[in-house]
Amino acid sequence: WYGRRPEGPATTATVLAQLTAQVVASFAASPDARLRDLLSGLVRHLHAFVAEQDVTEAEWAYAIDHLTRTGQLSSPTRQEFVLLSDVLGISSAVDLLTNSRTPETTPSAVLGPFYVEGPPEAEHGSDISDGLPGTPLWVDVTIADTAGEPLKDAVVDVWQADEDGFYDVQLPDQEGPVLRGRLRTDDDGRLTFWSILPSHYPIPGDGPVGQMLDAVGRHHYRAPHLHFMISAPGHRRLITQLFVADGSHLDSDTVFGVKDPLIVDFAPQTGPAPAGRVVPDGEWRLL
Ligand code: MBD
Ligand code: FE
Repeated sequence: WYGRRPEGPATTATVLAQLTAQVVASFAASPDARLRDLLSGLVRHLHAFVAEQDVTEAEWAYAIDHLTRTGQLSSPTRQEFVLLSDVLGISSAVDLLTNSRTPETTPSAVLGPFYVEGPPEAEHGSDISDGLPGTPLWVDVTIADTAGEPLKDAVVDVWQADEDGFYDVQLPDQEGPVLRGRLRTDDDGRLTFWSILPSHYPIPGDGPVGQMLDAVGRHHYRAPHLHFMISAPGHRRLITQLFVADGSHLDSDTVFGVKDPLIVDFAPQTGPAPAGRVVPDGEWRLL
């Protein structure tokens, strides 16, 4: 069928339009209407894309190889496909479409590739950094519902990178989880723990995603951030991040993850630290 001589002069554009229509029609009888729509839209846009850019066979073979290498590098601890989606802004676009239509006090942010299911339970006031080097950080936050009422017994997972910008799963010598934890809010919706100040950090750059960023002259850095996943019965789950107000790359985050209301002060403090903590150099930060 495709390639059948159309009436009138068979330009590339008319044959391509016919091809696109035939592929879209091939999904028409799908018992899953949503799947039919998703595949039809994908095919229409990809056909339009290869036509617009006049993509060559060599270029398409390269694209397939790039995606193959992206898949080959993907594992539970190295999610190269998530990274690809993130650096192309697709994760942020889907976040926007999913989460910006309901009222929120604190906006959502992308999940990223480093969340690990079932983080270790952490007590209020404990140190999730296990004494790793860094500027001591005292986190004191209150979780509220959309009406502003403090929410008790909310389950809050937190995770972050170390002083050099590495998550525990990236550290070859790290045994077990560190810089992650699961806490529950108290009766006042409050949550306190010690950690270290997050630093800006290059996303894993030794794979196809890093190669792509290099090829277009883009840097690899994320603005310093702390991840939160907040769940409570009867409430929508909130996945978000908080960014260090004076941190670098806030305006050029390589995964387009920064939203203004998520930039907060991590205020320098001196003097006695909370929870009986002895801070050796006397300087610490308060979130
Ligand atoms: C990260 O640490 C991250 O949070 C995101 C969203 C993408 C890559 C690395
Ligand atoms: Fe992160």
